[in-house]
Amino acid sequence: MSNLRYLTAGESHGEALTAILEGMPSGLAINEAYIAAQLYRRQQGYGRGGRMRIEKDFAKISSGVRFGKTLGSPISLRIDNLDWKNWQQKMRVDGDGEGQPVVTVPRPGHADLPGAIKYQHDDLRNVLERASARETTTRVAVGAIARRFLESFDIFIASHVIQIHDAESNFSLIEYASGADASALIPIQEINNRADASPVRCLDEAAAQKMIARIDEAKEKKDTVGGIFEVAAFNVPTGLGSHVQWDRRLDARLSVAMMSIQAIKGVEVGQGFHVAGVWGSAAHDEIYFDKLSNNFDNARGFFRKTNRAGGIEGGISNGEPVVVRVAMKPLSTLMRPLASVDIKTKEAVEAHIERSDVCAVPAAGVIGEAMMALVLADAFLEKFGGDSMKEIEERVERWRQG
Ligand code: EPS
Repeated sequence: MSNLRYLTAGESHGEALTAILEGMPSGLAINEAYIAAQLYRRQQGYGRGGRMRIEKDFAKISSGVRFGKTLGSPISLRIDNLDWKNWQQKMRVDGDGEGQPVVTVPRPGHADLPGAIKYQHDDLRNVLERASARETTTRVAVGAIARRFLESFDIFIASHVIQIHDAESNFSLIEYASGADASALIPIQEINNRADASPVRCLDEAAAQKMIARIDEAKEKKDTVGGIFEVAAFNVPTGLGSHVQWDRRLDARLSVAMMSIQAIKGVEVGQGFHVAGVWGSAAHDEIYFDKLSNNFDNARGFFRKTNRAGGIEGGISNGEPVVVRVAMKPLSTLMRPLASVDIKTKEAVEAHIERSDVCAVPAAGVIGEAMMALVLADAFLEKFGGDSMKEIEERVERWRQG
């Protein structure tokens, strides 16, 4: 990310999570309640474990905002881990850890073993605490600020779950091409509300029931399940990202962002994997003229009736909704553990068991929204530049005129 930069810090059961976001222009209205609403969304979802009953995530803004508006200086956020009170001895910053339990059996699929070898740890807790998806709380917090920025230009981001285990939804945001019949679709601003109202964030009721049944089954079998979510941004101007250099391509940047979410193993832009198996004539989105594709490109008037490309051609947004699908593996902490080896004794044993979730795909969709918001806000700033909202608004207005 060249315009927006952020770093996160914090262990899952440490005292707090921290994030610093730099590059937000001055004059953007933001408050803690707005961020909290996004954090709340991430904490929901059928299949979460006991931890979510302990935490009530709240990001305290400690710099970069004054009287409800960004200053243009780095924004720092702190989220206290409420569970820390139960871990103070195990997670002490000082002392020598004498008498504290040590985790020595890695879980297949987890960062435990490669992390311990790489960092030369003999306690796997030194890896798993940071590898934990607890870290995504900070991404949703900084992503909320990026989302607020995009919303001020009427760009909306939504997600929903399209698959958990073998249960598949028949709803897709790929249907939302600008030339599609809008009256047949759920209004864009309603997608998240409806998804959030479903325990699995699924917009197909029959599929949602099956997803819930699969999660129950996994829990009963002491197993876990993964799935796929879809995330889309609507009203994205043509021209974000670039074809001229590999690391400026918008699809590449979105893929990195999505793949960086814990437990993610696959990313698809538009109908990426499907079009690999069809004729070229059925893979592309034909070009038409004389209709609004979005609020930014009025003067241009090019639009599509399909959106197989997921709103990106040649690494550049084309004015259609930007749509990606993201595959999450089943969580690697199994209550009926897989075979492993103790790193100290080298004996064959069963993997370590930690309290965990059975399924976190619904929450992952909310995290995907945050990651998309960060990538798009960065690319938007690249295109329209500026240190203040006023400056950017003027540039956007000029672009709108064509
Ligand atoms: C996680 C294990 C569980 C999850 C956690 C991610 O936490 P714990 O070990 O405390 O039971 O609940 O997710 C979160 C805490 C969160 O905020 O999403 C893991 O090992 O990745």
